[in-house]
Amino acid sequence: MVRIAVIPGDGISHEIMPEAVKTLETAHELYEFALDYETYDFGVEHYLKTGQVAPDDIDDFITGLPSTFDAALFGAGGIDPRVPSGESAQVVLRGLRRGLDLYANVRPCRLLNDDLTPLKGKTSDDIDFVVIRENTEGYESGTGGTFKVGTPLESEIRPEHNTYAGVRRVIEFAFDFAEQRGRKQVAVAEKGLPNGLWSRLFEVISAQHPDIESRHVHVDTMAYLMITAPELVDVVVAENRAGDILSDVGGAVQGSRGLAPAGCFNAEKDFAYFEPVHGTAPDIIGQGIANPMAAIMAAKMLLDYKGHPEAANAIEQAVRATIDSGTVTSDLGGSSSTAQVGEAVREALMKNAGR
Ligand code: GGG
Repeated sequence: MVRIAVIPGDGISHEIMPEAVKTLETAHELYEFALDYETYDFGVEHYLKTGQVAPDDIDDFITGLPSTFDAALFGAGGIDPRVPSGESAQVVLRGLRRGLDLYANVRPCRLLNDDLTPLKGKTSDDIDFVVIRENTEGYESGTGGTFKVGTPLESEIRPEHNTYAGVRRVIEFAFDFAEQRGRKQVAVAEKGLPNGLWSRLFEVISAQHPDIESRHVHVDTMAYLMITAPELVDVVVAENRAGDILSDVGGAVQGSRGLAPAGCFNAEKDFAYFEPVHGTAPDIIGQGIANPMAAIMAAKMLLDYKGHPEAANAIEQAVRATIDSGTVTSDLGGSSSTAQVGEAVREALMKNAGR
């Protein structure tokens, strides 16, 4: 049984998430795993009904999710002109990440079709890396603050606040991930103090994994490498802000952020949540042209996590076949709508299963 809390959130979520959920339903019919899900309207819908992005007990609701569900599927939270700026991101998105302590945000970057990358001469053999972004600390630690707001002396401090235990566990997660997936190299991408927490702990933990090549790369150099020599990039572990930026570079070299999924994990917990890497895309809300593939690939990651690799692989093959057929949204150079792409993925899924 796969029990999922579906939380669309804001912006284009309400266009892409139905396609991800319908794809899960089709996979459930074809591959015969039990599926149960419940949709929660936190974010823009809740705000328009009640004036709040979520009910007062949202924190308890989030911490209680693992007692009812195996996983959550989230859309996006952030800028949406219908909601006060950033409220859902703070309450729902950070609630999921920090409230459940899902500290490792795993963002695979694989080229699904050689024609999609803007990188000259690079193929799917070259573009296959994973960014593991620290998900609960850094600039999202909530520490820091403001001073003399509204005066000419207004100031703001938003530190990159990292803890020893927090850095240690995400680096350990990256090495374990590399070992379990047969990956060869883990690089830490940061630009902290020369003997700071990230570089010191990376050295200690890499020494415990002699079979995995380890590299310390400045974050700017990592961004450069992802574009000029992605074949040298394998598993990248990074602090929160750097990981967010690098995974968008990953989205770009894949052809679009609209293809990039993510899963958020805690190695000690039997619950994870999955989402597209992209945000709310305020410039195209309501137009029906957002690419649903990242959300569909997030659903695919969820099925992998829950031990349904056959269904998960079938979804990926269906996404690839849909791209090959040219039924793609404008971010990939096509003119299909969100719903048409979702429908094409489901048709490919059925065709591949002989239906
Ligand atoms: N699906 C990931 C997502 O919603 N990203 C948007 C984001 O990072 N929002 C945070 C913010 O706006 O502060």
